[in-house]
Amino acid sequence: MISMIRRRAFLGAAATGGLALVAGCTGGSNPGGGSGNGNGNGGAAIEETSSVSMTGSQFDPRNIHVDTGATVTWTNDDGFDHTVTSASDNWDKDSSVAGGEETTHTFEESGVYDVYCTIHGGSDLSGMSMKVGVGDTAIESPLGGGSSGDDDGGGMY
Ligand SMILES: [Cu+2]
Repeated sequence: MISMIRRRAFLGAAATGGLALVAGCTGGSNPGGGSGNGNGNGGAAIEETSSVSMTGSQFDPRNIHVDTGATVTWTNDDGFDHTVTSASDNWDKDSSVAGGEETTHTFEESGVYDVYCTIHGGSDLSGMSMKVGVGDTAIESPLGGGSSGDDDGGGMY
């Protein structure tokens, strides 16, 4: 009962003093929500997910963030083989994944872990490659989404 009355009074105030009320609301709801990855340099997105698709010979998404102790699953949605291979020396993985199959890895420690496919990418994170941010370690330079990078795969010659 009392809450009904209060709500009525609140709405009335909103109708008359709307601007002040809106300002108060946004100011109150902003702090506390941030998870701390607000450095949007270059527009490459970092997604909060533990599921990565291998499709079109790319990892999708290319930059993910998970909590410490999370298990990341890579699913091969292409009809041919890929690998999930460590490209940084802070972890150790080299799994071949056939089309339709998946592989997982549990990241026990905070850090940034580089990943590539040995068939379609390079350990320098050219081609098919990605980054996994774990815990409170931020990915400082997320990988670009497209193929417009300065590396065009000519390093083999
Ligand atoms: Cu591949």
